[in-house]
Amino acid sequence: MSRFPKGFYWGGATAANQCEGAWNVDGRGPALTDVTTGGTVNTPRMVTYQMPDGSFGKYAQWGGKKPEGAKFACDPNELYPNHDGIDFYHHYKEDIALFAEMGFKMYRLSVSWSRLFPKGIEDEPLKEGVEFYRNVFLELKKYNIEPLVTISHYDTPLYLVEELGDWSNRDLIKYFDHFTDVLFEEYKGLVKYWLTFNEINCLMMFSMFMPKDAPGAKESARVGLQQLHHQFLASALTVKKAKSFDPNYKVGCMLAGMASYPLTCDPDDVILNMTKMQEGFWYCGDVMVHGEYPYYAKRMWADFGAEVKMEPGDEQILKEGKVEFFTFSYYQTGVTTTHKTDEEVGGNLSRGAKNPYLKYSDWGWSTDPQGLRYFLNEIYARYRIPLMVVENGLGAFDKVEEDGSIHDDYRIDYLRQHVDAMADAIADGVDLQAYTTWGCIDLVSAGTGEMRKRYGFIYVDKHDDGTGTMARSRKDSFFWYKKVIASNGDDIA
Ligand code: BGP
Repeated sequence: MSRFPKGFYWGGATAANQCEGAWNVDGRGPALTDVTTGGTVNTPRMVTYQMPDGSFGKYAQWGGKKPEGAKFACDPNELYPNHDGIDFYHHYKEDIALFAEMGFKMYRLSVSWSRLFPKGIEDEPLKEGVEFYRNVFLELKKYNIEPLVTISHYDTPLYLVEELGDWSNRDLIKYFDHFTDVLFEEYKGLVKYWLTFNEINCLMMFSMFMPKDAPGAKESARVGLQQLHHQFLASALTVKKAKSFDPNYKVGCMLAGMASYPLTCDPDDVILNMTKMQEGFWYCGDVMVHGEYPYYAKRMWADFGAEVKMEPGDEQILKEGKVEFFTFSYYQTGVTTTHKTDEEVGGNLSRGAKNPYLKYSDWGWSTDPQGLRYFLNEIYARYRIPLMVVENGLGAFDKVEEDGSIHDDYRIDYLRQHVDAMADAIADGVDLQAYTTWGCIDLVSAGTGEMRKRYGFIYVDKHDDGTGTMARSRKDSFFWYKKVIASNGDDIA
């Protein structure tokens, strides 16, 4: 008896803005990622702008803001890693052939909104954009690889962000609705699985990392909660209409799987951890799966001093747009405490206390495979709909040997433990249907903008200084994953 069900979707995942490149090709409009520089584990990515007098300035990606009168712009003296990505736009055939060689059953990718609608507000989509994704889907079909399409993955058209106020503006629902109409119409029969927003709970992520009394924390929560309300509506409307386009369409949600543990058994730690998990994770899942705001929402809003503006009919939309399956990313777990600790985790996207039982990566992310089994159980107990792990992996430095080989046993080791954890969760009774590892081909890191933080089975010769031939090559993990897939998860040696 295999540990994984027949038809389990093994595969990999990427996002348009991190791999496509071709940022201004064929009419594509910019996204915020196109005015964001590279960073490192200790130095933030910077967002650049131009002042009316022509001078350039920049602010840190998280927490910063551009000055009055400034416009987002590319500074000729800066490097923008997302501009070229790994040029998937021109390499997709080669890349998909490599995915097929590994035996992928599923490939999670995102569509770039501004490749279809450069500003996000146009009536008609760009033909080139529509055709590009059609060709990608056709290529996948050729190899029997099921696409899992993220509709919005961190790349709202810059125009919507800068001129219309981003998701704080309720009008974005209307533009998103039009965008998804076009997707649903164009890709009938080519796509079955859709996800509305990548890591939608990231809008509440600060609350996982920041104490409520940190400067700006409550204000950022208030903005995030309102933006979330608009995204929940946009997502629910997408779910609601999907089957009228194609009865085979299934729409799911996607959350950042930031599970956290209380550091001690002090009840204060346990309660703090409970509220953090509600604010940072369950809140979004509860709305999208149950179709209504959870029982603790009012307390949460009051804690942040937030007033979420709603219109008559909104509750009904949420009710009618419950997702059919639940997906999440899983890299690590965090730790919460009310006590002073000496050991803090410093890495990007992983602040908080250190877990003494876990090892940490070069980017400060913990490795916690058992946490995945635990979390899969927690999520399934709450929602009882099919689950997919749609991001997981180890961002690490890779060394290319003289003969071109790459011995990434650390990556194999990380993934192997997580495959085991999923098998255990399935044995527990969890309905898990897919596993798409993150960055199955090396790509630009979302958090740091680095290339050297690599996740792939496929190495891409592209470097942080912008150099590289973009040549693709197979790492040891490539052959390992191929074996895992061929044996449906039984042979992980
Ligand atoms: C998730 C994002 C991805 C991805 C991944 C790894 O949060 O959905 O876009 O990049 O994290 O993070 P990073 O690239 O910062 O290593």
